[in-house]
Amino acid sequence: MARYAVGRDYHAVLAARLRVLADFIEAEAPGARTRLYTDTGPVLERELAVRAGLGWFGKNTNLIGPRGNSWLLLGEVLTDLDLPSDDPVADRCGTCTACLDACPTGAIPEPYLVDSTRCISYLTIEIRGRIPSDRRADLGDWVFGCDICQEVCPWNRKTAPVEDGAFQAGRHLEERTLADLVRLDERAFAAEFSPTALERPRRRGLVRNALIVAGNTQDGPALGAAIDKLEDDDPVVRGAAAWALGRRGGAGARHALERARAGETDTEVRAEIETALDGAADRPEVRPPVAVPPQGVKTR
Ligand code: B12
Ligand code: SF4
Ligand code: SF4
Repeated sequence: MARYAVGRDYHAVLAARLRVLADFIEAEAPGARTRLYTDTGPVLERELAVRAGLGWFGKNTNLIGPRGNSWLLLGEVLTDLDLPSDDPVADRCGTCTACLDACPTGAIPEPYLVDSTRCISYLTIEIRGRIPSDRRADLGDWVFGCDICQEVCPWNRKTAPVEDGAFQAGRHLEERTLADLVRLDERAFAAEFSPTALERPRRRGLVRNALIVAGNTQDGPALGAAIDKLEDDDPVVRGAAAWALGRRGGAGARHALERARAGETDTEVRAEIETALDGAADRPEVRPPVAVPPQGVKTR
């Protein structure tokens, strides 16, 4: 999980705090107009932040901010007050290319440029339907978002853990395994994942991602749970379950896929099942390791 998703949804947290700032501005300067944004409108937040002197635009395209690291989220109060800005902060990336070198999908083809279609963050959070089959392996073990190009940044090395209560890991992640995420139904998702950033891809997207990660990591319990997901109400989830079982291979997976094929009416899911059956035929069954203790969902 990307770090920003472990606590409460930052959109709600920052909006409430921006409101306090806007009220202060309006009280100090009667008649001033204000408008709040935090990833909530067509505002180029990083560019405004650079122009406001809050930091520099790193080669991974994240703003490296006032305390010299990029583990931050942006929110802004737009106002028609004439205010002075801070001095600009110089770009301190220098000759470093750690983020470009570490991106596992080549999504930073050149400094200061991210190709969203290759970025794990985009694939796991923004795509609403099926993730293209040739991109699924790219997810690796990321179920939601990706932090790799920030983890490797030397400016982030000495960052202290955040103390703000709103951003501590919430109940939705404690002791949760990949199999738990695969098993989520609509009711459990609504009860446990609101209000967190994980709501954005909806249950469909989160379970789809968990299934793909199960296929990538060969997580035995999660692949076991994938069999039931062949009967999920959502075709995107059924298709991802088929893909994961195709990666598992073996007689059990083949049997489940053949049974699902017989009852499947959605053409795209049927195609996923056919492809998965072809893949499963070539693979011996992957057995889960013996006595795996629950690992919990982790951020790294
Ligand atoms: C679309 C989007 C994405 C897309 C595309 C990201 C990208 N790098 O382009 C995807 C889904 C991939 C994504 C991923 C992530 N995102 Co995002 N994303 C956005 C969003 C909604 C819009 C950004 C955008 O594309 N705007 C449109 C384009 C045209 O603008 P732009 O790329 O910013 O470019 C303008 C300026 O930056 C400037 N510019 C461009 N190049 C350069 C170079 C220099 C030197 C300078 C000075 C200026 C400059 O000119 C451009 C035109 O004016 C913003 C919120 C917002 N409203 O700004 C969050 C936002 C950028 N994301 C954020 C975060 C946290 C992430 C992730 C880290 C989440 C995660 N852990 O998975 C990843 C990081 C991936 C990465 N390496 O960028 C934060 C960034 C915080 C920070 N420290 O910078 C933001 C600001 C949300 C927020 N409110 O905090 N994201
Ligand atoms: S968030 Fe991950 S996939 Fe996206 S550019 Fe950074 S390292 Fe690459
Ligand atoms: S890893 Fe290096 S190049 Fe990338 S943003 Fe950090 S300092 Fe800049």
